[in-house]
Amino acid sequence: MRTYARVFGTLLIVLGVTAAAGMAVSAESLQDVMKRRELTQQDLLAAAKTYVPSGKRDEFLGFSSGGQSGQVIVYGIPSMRIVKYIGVFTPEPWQGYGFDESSKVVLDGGKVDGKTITWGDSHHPAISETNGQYDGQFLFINDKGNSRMAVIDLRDFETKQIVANPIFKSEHGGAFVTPNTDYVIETAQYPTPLENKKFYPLEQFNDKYRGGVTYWKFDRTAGRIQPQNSFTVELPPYSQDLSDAGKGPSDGWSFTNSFCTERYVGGIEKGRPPYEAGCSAKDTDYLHVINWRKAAELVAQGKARKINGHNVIPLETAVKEGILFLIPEPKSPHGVDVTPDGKLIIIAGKLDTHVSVFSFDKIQAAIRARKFESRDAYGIPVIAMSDVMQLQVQLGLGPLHTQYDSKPCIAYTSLYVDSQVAKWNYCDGKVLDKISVQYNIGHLMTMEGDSADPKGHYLVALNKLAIDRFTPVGPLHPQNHQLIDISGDKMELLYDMPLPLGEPHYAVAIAASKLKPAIRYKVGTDSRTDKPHPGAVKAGEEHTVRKGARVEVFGTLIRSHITPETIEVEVGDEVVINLTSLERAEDETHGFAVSTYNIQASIEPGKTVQVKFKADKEGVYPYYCTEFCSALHLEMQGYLLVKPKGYKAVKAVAEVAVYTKVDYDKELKKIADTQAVIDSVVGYITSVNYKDFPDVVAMVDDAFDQAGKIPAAKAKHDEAAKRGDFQNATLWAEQVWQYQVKTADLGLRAKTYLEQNGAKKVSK
Ligand code: RUQ
Ligand code: CUA
Repeated sequence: MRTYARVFGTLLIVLGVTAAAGMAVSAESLQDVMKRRELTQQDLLAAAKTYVPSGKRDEFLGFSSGGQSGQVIVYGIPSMRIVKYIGVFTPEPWQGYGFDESSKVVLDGGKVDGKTITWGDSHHPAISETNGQYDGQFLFINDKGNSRMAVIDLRDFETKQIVANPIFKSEHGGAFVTPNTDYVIETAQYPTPLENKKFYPLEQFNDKYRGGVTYWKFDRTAGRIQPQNSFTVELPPYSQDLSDAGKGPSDGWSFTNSFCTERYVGGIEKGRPPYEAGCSAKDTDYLHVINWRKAAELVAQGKARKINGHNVIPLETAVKEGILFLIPEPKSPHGVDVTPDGKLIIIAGKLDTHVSVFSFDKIQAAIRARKFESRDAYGIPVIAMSDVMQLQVQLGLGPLHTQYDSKPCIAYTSLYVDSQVAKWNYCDGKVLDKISVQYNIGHLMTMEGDSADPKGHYLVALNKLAIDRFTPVGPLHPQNHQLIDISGDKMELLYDMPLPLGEPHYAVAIAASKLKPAIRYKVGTDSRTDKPHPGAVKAGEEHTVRKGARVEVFGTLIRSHITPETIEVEVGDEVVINLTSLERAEDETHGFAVSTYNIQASIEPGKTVQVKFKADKEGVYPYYCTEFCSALHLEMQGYLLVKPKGYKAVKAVAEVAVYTKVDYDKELKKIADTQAVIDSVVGYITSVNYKDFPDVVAMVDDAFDQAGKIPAAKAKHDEAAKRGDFQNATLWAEQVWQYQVKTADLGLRAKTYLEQNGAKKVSK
């Protein structure tokens, strides 16, 4: 009991609450919960460090690759709560990605040799940088399996572009950005002939197979990669691996590891020793050191040749012009990570227990002195490892990747075989701490930990195996991202997060304060091109155009109806539906789905989308909104009527009146009561400084939009009542009430927002 009391007291201090307040809120005491759930003091401390209370937000946002799903997973740190999946290389129905026409164009950019690829091995995300610091504008990610690169705009977290590498068949080292995001780097992995359509037998591996590094030119203003201004430096058929861009003093250079410099070709089925033996026979592989700035100049001088329409600097040119060097590095290296100050390069070899620290200054001195120990089989000068080695530190088994701390000289390296993270000092070579992780860590990430200005605080271990960590879900386990506190001298494990979407291979994390994503689009925007959508219309201008066998709808969406509510076509017609969301309120997204025709779009506030299909089967197909957007969301519906050719309408059956004057009078009473609510809400909003809150201004705009529709509907019910048509009078009065409800709903949301955000009284 005394132990519990002590632990309880400590926790209250940790949580910063008083005992009285703590006990007042819950019938079950903290001690009770600890006992019942068998929690230790350590557990409670970890919980307190990661728990983000309802309504509060995370300090950092992590972007993890979604592995084979081809997506990106976004989660908060330290809560480790997933906040978004971004569709990148594969369709993502919720976001309508791959269903509306503009997003199909983005996905089509990723066609390889005209083939549609429906998966992606999304691998290494990278955040755009300005002066080596994360700027929060763009995210890049590569697809290892099909050699593609994607651009995601962090203003709306949407994928804007996919480019397929015209000469590589697989790639691994990428995406890595140069310090001002002039280029996004991608390196080949398995060597292949660069001319896509040519066959060369494996016997010609040394002569005809090649690797390389592609530098994708990024146009920050347009937010797009410019393939025509991009280029590749051709490299020998060594399996190029991870890369990093220099920064600070090493800006203008990039570094790329390799394995299998043996250029071994396996063939176990022919009795040859397998790849794994032949590719790890030598004691060293090569670090490629490339002067990319000079390479870009060579391209500008016309010294590149075109392969598949893409600029390639041939090996001989790279050697002759002195932009390419090799340095031996210990056996089967993997990660290559430039230190935040840009002076050192840390290399971790999978089959070596050491990390090697190379000095950029020493590399430059050797190049200047033309001090090379040899040339490789392709004539590339080789700098001696001993000439550039600053330090070698024994860390443990299977070192892979290194990330940096905000504290000077502090690095963290993942140890795959040992299932550990090592904390060490790269200035004096001291190993400072080790922590076990569960299990078999690949990458690790610290906050902004590969930038020139790492932020410390947390480290996430991206473990390949979870084994026994989570409730079993069959033979295919989730992966385990473990959150580690690195703020003190000793690393402390805080949290295990299962990630069940592909192999979430690498992640990057940025201070959440650097991101300023939009809440709404300017009405009528095509989000994938960032331009006004040609299919957009304003409220009241909805219409349908028929041209031959093509029926094009220009419609709108607003709570709680889709305009139009019926779409009539003939079998065989091409149906094009443009939909604009007239919403401005935060988080008011509508969906649009049509049964049977594989249509599902997401239309966020202000967005316009176009969906297209051939109505090749006659029949009746409901369409509806797929987001639970309002109390009358289920009524946000309509019918696509696909009529047989030459169909003649049957004589309409007269509608039977069901409503009487009694119903109409009830409606009028309801309208008057609701108006009183609206008046009081409006009274409150206009009594405070609501104009200082842009989100409220948007809600008020939307509310006035809804209220603005009332007079026309009122005129209709007045007029019908005058005629004694209480059927239509009642229905139009009900519609007036619907507009009122939406006005009131928005008004109440605005009022709550203002109350919670400290609005101040203004004198009228
Ligand atoms: S590389 S697990 Cu595929 Cu990112 Cu090292
Ligand atoms: Cu709009 Cu449901």
